[in-house]
Amino acid sequence: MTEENRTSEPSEGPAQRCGLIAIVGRPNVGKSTLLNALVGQKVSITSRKAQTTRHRITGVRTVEEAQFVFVDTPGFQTKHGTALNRNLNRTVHGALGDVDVVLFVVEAGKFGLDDAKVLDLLPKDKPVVLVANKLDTVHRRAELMPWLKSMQERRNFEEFVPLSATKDADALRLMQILKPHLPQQDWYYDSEALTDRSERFLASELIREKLFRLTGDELPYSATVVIDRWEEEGQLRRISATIVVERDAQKGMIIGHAGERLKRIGSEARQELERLTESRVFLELWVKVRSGWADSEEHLRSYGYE
Ligand SMILES: Nc1nc2c(ncn2[C@@H]2O[C@H](COP(=O)(O)OP(=O)(O)OP(=O)(O)O)[C@@H](O)[C@H]2O)c(=O)[nH]1
Ligand SMILES: [Mg+2]
Repeated sequence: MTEENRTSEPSEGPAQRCGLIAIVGRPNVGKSTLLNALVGQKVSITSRKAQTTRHRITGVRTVEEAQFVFVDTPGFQTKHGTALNRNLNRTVHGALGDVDVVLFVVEAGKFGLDDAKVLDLLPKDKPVVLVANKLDTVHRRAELMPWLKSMQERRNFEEFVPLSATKDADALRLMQILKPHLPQQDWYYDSEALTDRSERFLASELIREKLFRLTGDELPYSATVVIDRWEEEGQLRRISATIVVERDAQKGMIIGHAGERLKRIGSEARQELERLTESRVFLELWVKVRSGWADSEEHLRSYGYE
């Protein structure tokens, strides 16, 4: 090796930073919306219904020398002691184990018993950033000052960030605040990585999102989606999926009058899947009744709940 070559090696470049950042909070505060804004692409589904997220979902964003590895979690459950809820809470606990920073998400100006239970759960020895989300819904910002003061008495938060997860600029600002908290170490993922989840998983989640969004409050949150078939033929994906519900009445509701609602769920999911996979998609959807699945550890495992 010549002298010239040696000096041009990039060993003197800026050290890489990489860290795990868990996003936790009670259901429906906007954790998944925030994750998507932070990653810059939809990797976690969202809906106005509580208990939308069921799994730990990793979203990755690499900016210059810093890699942010965000972990979205299910909203922490304080009610109903079903097997599904116990599983969701285990997922939250698991995500808190080896993180570098915790984003504790609440709705700006609000703090209830459900939020307090999550706060109690957070590790005492990790930096916690308080994210006051849905700032756009607070009309009198001045009222946030006494609220913030009361929040600082609950825990010595590392930072306080009021924002709207629906605004990309707010997500970028949050990343600047988080960056110094990332340890200097090698990246965990490629610089282009967005998530650790497969296309197949994202597909089942997108179908569940359309189901949640296109049915009313009568649909119990326990409905789930299983991918039965996944075939790739060149630029075409053939996907078959089953929506599993607990009762016959729920099945009827999802199918709708003359099958209209199921058709709409399928068509909206297909369009988003085509964008996601950059290919054509044939999507076949079925609805099946399996009573008590949400309270059976065995069914939960067969449906992919670790
Ligand atoms: N106005 C407003 N709505 C928001 C904001 N962020 C999220 N939302 C809405 O809040 C609802 C819940 O958002 P999600 O991101 O699904 O909430 P989550 O905390 O992930 O919910 P779970 O997964 O059920 O725990 C959705 O209807 C979002 O559109 C925000 O900054 N402003
Ligand atoms: Mg969520």
